[in-house]
Amino acid sequence: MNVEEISIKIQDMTIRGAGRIARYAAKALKDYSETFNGQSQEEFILGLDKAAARLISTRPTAISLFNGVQITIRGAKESSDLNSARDLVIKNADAFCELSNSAYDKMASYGSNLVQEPNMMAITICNSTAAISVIKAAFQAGKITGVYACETRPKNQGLITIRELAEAGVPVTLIVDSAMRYVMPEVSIAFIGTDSLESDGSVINKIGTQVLAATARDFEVPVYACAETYKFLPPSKAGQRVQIELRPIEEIIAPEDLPENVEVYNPVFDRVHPSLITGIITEIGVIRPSEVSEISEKYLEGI
Ligand code: RUB
Repeated sequence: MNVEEISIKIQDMTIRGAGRIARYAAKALKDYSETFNGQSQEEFILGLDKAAARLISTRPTAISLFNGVQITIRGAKESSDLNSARDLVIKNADAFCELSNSAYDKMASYGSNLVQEPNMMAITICNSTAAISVIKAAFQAGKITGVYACETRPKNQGLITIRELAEAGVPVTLIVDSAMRYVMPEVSIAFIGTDSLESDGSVINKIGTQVLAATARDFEVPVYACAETYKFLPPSKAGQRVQIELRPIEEIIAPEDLPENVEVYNPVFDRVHPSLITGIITEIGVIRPSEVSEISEKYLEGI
């Protein structure tokens, strides 16, 4: 698929999830480099910048997309000639996808070691490949007995989660989002995905994550965010807040069913205060929210 085809699929959420959209953006830039048939490096860079901007514009909240694109195009402008620029983008894209895919096993191992007492119920929201990797590993290690999966209105990504967990043999119970407080007394640990990690350790993830984290705090349930280092806000954006994506009202109600004089508001991501986050499971280990800036400087240098 080319840049435009992948952009459309990210925008309409056929391709979704912070890790996956970043990998597809890298693949789109690889395709651009492989199929470029112009003659000059200037022309290549111009098109590359345009492709990068198009991909980044598709979804505003997941910083993984921005970082994945920057990591892929890094150094192309400074390359000595057209061929080395093209080769570099292809190499960067492959290396980024490899890093992203290999992060899951590492996070799974760090995350499953966090569970101290066996026979615990976990809870999750939305559909996070990172959180699911940790949950699967924790179950296989006999650390958790099952999972509550929130349905995740309005797009019901929880339905993807229950299918993936069931296929892996993990006992999973689907609940509507508003049942999370009702079941929380039975829960011992929460694993959530991450779209972006802001410099102060705030976790940006699917709408409803804030309710989940605040409810977990009330029941003294630890909350672990699963976030590969490329989901951290990079040094060039340190201290900034990511934009929370607003999506069409059709995701909530058919416009013809909407009574007159009624507004619909559809913010699709939440910002979870760092005080509600027990730890962040990354591919380099489990860190505290207060360590986010330091890790970002180290792993996203120059971005
Ligand atoms: C998906 C979502 C996921 C994170 C992390 O939102 O909030 O929890 O993206 O996912 P959407 P992963 O469905 O709107 O893309 O761990 O797969 O990167």
